[in-house]
Amino acid sequence: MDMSLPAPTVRTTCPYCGVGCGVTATVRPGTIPIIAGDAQHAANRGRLCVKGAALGETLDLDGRLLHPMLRESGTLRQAGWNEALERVASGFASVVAEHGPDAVALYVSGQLLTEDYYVANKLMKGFIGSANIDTNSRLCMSSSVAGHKRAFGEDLVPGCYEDFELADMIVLVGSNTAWCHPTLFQRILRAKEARPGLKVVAIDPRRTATCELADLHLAIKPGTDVWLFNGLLSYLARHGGVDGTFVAAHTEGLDAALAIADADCADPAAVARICRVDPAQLLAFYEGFAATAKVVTAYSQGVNQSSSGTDKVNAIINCHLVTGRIGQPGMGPFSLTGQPNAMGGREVGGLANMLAAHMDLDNPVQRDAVREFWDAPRIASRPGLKAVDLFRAVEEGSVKAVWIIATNPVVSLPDADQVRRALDKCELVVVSDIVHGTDTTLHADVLLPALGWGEKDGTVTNSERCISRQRAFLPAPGEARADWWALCEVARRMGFAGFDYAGAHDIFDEHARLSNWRNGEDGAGRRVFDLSGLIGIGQGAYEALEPIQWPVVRGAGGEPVATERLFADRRFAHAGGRARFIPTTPRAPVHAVDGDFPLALNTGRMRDQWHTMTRTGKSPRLSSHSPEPFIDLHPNDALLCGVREGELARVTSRWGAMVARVTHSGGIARGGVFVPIHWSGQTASDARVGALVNPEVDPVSGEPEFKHTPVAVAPFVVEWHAFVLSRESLALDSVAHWTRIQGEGFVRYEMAGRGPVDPDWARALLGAGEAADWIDYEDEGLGAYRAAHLVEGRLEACVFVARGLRLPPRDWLAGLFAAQQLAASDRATLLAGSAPQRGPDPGPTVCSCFGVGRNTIQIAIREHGLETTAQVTACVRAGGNCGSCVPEIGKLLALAKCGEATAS
Ligand SMILES: Nc1nc2c(c(=O)[nH]1)N[C@H]1C(S)=C(S)[C@@H](COP(=O)(O)OP(=O)(O)OC[C@H]3O[C@@H](n4cnc5c(=O)[nH]c(N)nc54)[C@H](O)[C@@H]3O)O[C@H]1N2
Ligand SMILES: Nc1nc2c(c(=O)[nH]1)N[C@H]1C(S)=C(S)[C@@H](COP(=O)(O)OP(=O)(O)OC[C@H]3O[C@@H](n4cnc5c(=O)[nH]c(N)nc54)[C@H](O)[C@@H]3O)O[C@H]1N2
Ligand code: SF4
Ligand SMILES: [Mo]
Repeated sequence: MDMSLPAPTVRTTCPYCGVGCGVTATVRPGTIPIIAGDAQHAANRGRLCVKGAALGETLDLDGRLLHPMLRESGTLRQAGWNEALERVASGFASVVAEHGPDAVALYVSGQLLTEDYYVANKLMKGFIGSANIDTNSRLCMSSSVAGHKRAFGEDLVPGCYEDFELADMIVLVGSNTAWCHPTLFQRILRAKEARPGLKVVAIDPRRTATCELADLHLAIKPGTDVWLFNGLLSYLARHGGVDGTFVAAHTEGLDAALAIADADCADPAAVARICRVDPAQLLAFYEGFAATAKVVTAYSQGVNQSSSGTDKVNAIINCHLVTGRIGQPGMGPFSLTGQPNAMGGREVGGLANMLAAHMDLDNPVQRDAVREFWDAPRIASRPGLKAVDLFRAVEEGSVKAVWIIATNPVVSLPDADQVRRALDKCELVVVSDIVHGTDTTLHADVLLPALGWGEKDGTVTNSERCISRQRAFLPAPGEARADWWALCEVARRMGFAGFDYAGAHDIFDEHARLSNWRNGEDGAGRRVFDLSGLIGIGQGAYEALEPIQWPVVRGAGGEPVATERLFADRRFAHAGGRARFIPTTPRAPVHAVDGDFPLALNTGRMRDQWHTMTRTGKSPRLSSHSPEPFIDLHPNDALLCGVREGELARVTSRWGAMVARVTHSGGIARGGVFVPIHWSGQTASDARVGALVNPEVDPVSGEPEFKHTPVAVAPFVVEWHAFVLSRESLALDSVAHWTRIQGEGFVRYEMAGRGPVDPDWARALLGAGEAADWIDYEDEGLGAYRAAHLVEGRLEACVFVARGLRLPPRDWLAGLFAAQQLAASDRATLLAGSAPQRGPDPGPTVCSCFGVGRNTIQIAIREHGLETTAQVTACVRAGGNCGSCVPEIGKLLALAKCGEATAS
C-alpha cells in the first residue's frame, strides 16, 4: 500500500449496545484500526462511549477461533469446514428422523446480524419445521416485546432518540443509562445543560451513576414497579390527568385497568410504603408527571428482567395511554434495547413464539403466507421452547441436538450450572463463536469459527428502529466464515432448497420482500413492520445504505421513505386500530428472602465491560475501571454477615454459589446485594453470578427474574492474598480464588489461598527455572514473600504474597512492563512495589481513556477547589474524551461538597 495515500475509512456500526452508534474505522496494514464516532450517524453524531472508543483494542487474533473443530474421544481437533458441516447436518438430520423436529434446537443471539438471524429462523421454522429457535433476547427484551404486543397489537417502539431532547421530563425506570446507553445519556445530559427545566427522574433500587443526573431518585424496593405505576395511573385518573378524547377514540380497556390500579394503589401513601420510598417524593413524581405533557418514560432491565416484567411494561404504557402521550414529539414509553441487533432479531421473528416479519405463529393465515413465501415444505405451527425451558429440555433429553450461535449461555442463563449439566448430557452440541475458549465452547462437540465485528457484513436495527450497516473493514481471519453462510451450508446439506444466497444483500432483499408479503391483505392483517421501500435495492445500494428508520415505504419518486415516530396518526396495530390498557395486578418476586437467604441479589452491568467479556476483556483500558468481580452491599448488612470491605466473601443461593470481593459503593440499600454479570470461568475461579440466579420467569414473556434472588453472604476464609503480573498466562488450579485481568503487555492475577505462604510455590508459579534471574524478599514473621523474575534486564513477572491484605498498589509495577530494560532505580525499588519519589497512589481508575484514578481526582478537587466536571477535566483531563466517567466525577464533586459541609 502507498502510505502517502489516505488510509481507507469504512463507515460501520458499533457492535455493543442498542444505541447503535455509527463508527468509522480507518485501516492501515500493520497497525490497529483507528476507531472514531461517525459524525453523520444520527444516533451518536460523532460521539462514542469508552467501549466503542476502545474497539480497536479488541480486534487482535489472540484467542480467536480460526478453524472448525470436532470433538473426538473427548478432545477437540481441527477439522475442515466440509467435515464439520457434514457432522452438523447429519447429526441434526438423524435426530429429526428418529425423534421429530422438536428434538433439535437453535439458541441464537441479538448480536447476530439481521441476515444471519433471518436465515436461522427460516431454517428452523420453515424447513426443519419446529419453532425451537430461541435467543438470548428472551433474557433481555422479551417482556417489552410481549408488553408492546398486548398494548399496541404489534412489537413496536413508538418514539425516537430526538424525543429525549424534546421532552420536559424523562423518567428512567430500571435503566442505568449512564453506563449502559452512554451516548444517549450524554444527549440527555446536554439537553439538560441547555434547558435546566428538563426534569430527570430515576427509578432504581440502586443509586447508580445515572442518578447523578437525576432531579429525583426513587430508590424503590426491588420488584415493586407495578405498584408504583398503578399508583400513578390511579392518581392521574383522580387528578384530571386523563386525555378523555384520546382515550375514547383510540383506546379500550381503561376501566378494567383502573379498577385493578385503584384496588391496591389509590392511596399514594400506601404505595410509598410498599415501594419503600419517601411519600413526599413519590407524590412529587406523580404531580410532576401529571403536570408535564412531554414525558418520555424509558426503561430497561429493571423492568424486563422480572417475573412481572410484562406487567411492568404495560403498567408504564398504561400511564402514557391514559394521558394520550404517545406518538407525538417529546413523549412516549421507550424500551431501551440492550444488544446491537435486539430489534433486528424481533423483525425476523427470532423468538420461539414468533414468526418472521412480525407475523404470528398462532395465526393460520400468516403461517400459510410465510410458508408459501419461503416455498417451505412445512411450517412450525406452535411455539417452541423458550430459553430456560429449552435448556431444561436438553437436560431431560427431549432436545438432543442444539446449535448455539453468538451467545454464552453457561454464563448468561439463570441457574447456569443447570445449563452446564444440560450441555454435558446433550448428544450434539454445536457452538459458533469468534473465541476459542468460552465457558460454553468447552462443552461443544463441533465448534464453528464465525466472522466477528469488522469482518462481518450486514445490518442491525437499534432502539429507535434505525437500520444501519455493519461493514467489513478487515479480512476474514483463518477459516472464519459468516454465521449466515454456515447456516445455509447446513440447510443445503440437510437437503433444503432456498438457501442459495449471493451475499448478505440478497438475504436482506428477501427479508424486505417478506415484510411486504400479503401485508394488509384480507385475513392476513396489516403489519406496521414494512420494508417495502427497500425491496430490490440491489448490492450497490445495499453497500451504500444510509441509516434508515422503519417502516420504510416507497415515496412518489420510488425513493425509500423512513418513519421517525409511530402512532402519529393515533392508529394502533390491533384489529380496529385501538391501543389496549392492560390490567396489571401487582405481585412480589417469586422467591422472597427468608432467614436462610436474607438478602435480595440484584445483577447487572459495569460501565466498561460487555457481557461475558470475550471482547472487552481483551482491552487493558477497559479492564482498568472495574478489574475484579465484587459483591456490593450495605455496610450494616456486611457487619451482620461478618464480611469486611476488601475481603473475599461467598454468596450463596438455593441454586449455586460464587466468590468475590466485598465493596460498599454507597449505592445499595439495606437488604440488597449487587453483583456484576461479566465474570466467567475464563476470567475468575468462581465468580459466575448466573449460577446463583433463580430460574423463575415471567409467565407471559418467559423472561427470567435476573434482578431478584434470595441469597446469603458469608466470609470466604483465606490466609493470604497475592497478585502476579506476568507477560505469560498462568495455570492457577491450586489457589482458592483468582481473577485474571488484562494489562498492557502483561496479565494480572489477583489471588488468595490457604496454608502457609510458600516461596517455592510462588516462584514455581512464575514458571522460570532455578537458573533464572530472580530477586526476592521474604519476611517469615510477617508472612510476606515478594519476587521478580527478569530476563536480560527486562521484567518478565513478579509475585507479591502477604498474610492479610497488605499489598502495594499495582499501577507502578504495571508501568514497568512497558520498558525493555528496567532502570537501575526501578530495579532497586521493585520489591517495594513503588518508587521512593512517587506521588500518592492514583487509586481505582475513573477515566479509562486517560487512565485517571479516583485519588488523583479527589486530590485535585481538594487542592484546587474544583466545583464542576469541566474544571476537573481542565485540571486532570478526566472526562475529556468519551465522557463515560462524567457522572462518576460528578459524584466525587458531590462527595467533596458533603465533606466540606461536614468539616465546617
Ligand atoms: N457497559 C455495558 N453496557 C451495556 C451492556 C453491557 O454488558 N455493558 N449490555 C447491553 C444489554 S444487552 C442490555 S440488556 C442493557 C441493559 O441496560 P440496563 O437495564 O440499564 O442495565 P442493568 O445493569 O442490567 O440494569 C438496570 C438497572 O435495573 C435496576 N433494577 C433492579 N431491580 C429493579 C427493580 O425491581 N425495579 C427497577 N425500577 N429497577 C431495578 C438495577 O439496579 C440496575 O441499575 O445494557 C446494554 N449496554
Ligand atoms: N444474572 C444476569 N444474567 C444475565 C443478565 C443480567 O442482567 N443478569 N442479562 C441478560 C441479557 S440482557 C443478555 S443480552 C445476555 C447476554 O449474554 P450472552 O449473549 O451470553 O453474552 P455475550 O458475552 O455477549 O456472548 C456473546 C458470545 O458470542 C460471541 N460472538 C461475538 N460476535 C460473534 C459473531 O459475530 N458470531 C458468533 N457466532 N459469535 C460471536 C462472543 O465471543 C461471545 O462468546 O445476558 C443475560 N444474562
Ligand atoms: S453507546 Fe457505546 S456501546 Fe453503545 S453503541 Fe454507542 S459506542 Fe457502542
Ligand atoms: Mo440484553
